[in-house]
Amino acid sequence: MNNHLENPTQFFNSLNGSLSGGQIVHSKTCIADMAGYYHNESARSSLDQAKIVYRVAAHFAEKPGTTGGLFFGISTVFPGLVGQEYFMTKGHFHAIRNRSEYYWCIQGEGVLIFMDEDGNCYAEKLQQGSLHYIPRKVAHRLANTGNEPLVVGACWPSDAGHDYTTITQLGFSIRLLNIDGQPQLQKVR
Ligand code: PAN
Ligand code: ZN
Repeated sequence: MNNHLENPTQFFNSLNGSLSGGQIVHSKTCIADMAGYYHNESARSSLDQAKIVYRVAAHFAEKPGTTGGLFFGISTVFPGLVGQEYFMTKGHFHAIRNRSEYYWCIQGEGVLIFMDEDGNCYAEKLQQGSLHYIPRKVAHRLANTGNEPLVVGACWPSDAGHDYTTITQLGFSIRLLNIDGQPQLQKVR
């Protein structure tokens, strides 16, 4: 037996959601990467293409695709609008549909939009401390409805993968718009 106590190598700041240490992978998605995701494409193309819509920091302790492992990530969606539509993530189904996920809100205000495989959508408000279960076979997207960054934690199976193609082809059947300063869901089909 090795009776030496190892020091932690990764840290999660539960107040602001920041992840640090080894094995943390950072990615960012800019306005330019969001072509085809917003309702108003001409509004999207007229914005600063380098502007960051969201960032993800993730701890991948397993090789992606490994069955039985978990991934842990923190998504930060910045405040903003594309036309009337709030800054949001692309949204995805898991490539292996039979994989679920937890989200929890660390900071900010927003909405989590869900869509099942038949195109039925529903949405839950995100507020500091709220916990959200994303069932298997359900696509999920975050939108920031506030004036500060929306910070959301996530934990998902390491073999889940991401299917963005179905979303680029079909889109979500509801959109979250800012109507007279208030978030409102609008059915698009
Ligand atoms: C999250 C998302 C993250 C970014 O970690 O991947 O919020 O959103 P998109 O992947 O839709 O761009 C997750 O749901 N992982 O499975
Ligand atoms: Zn997911």
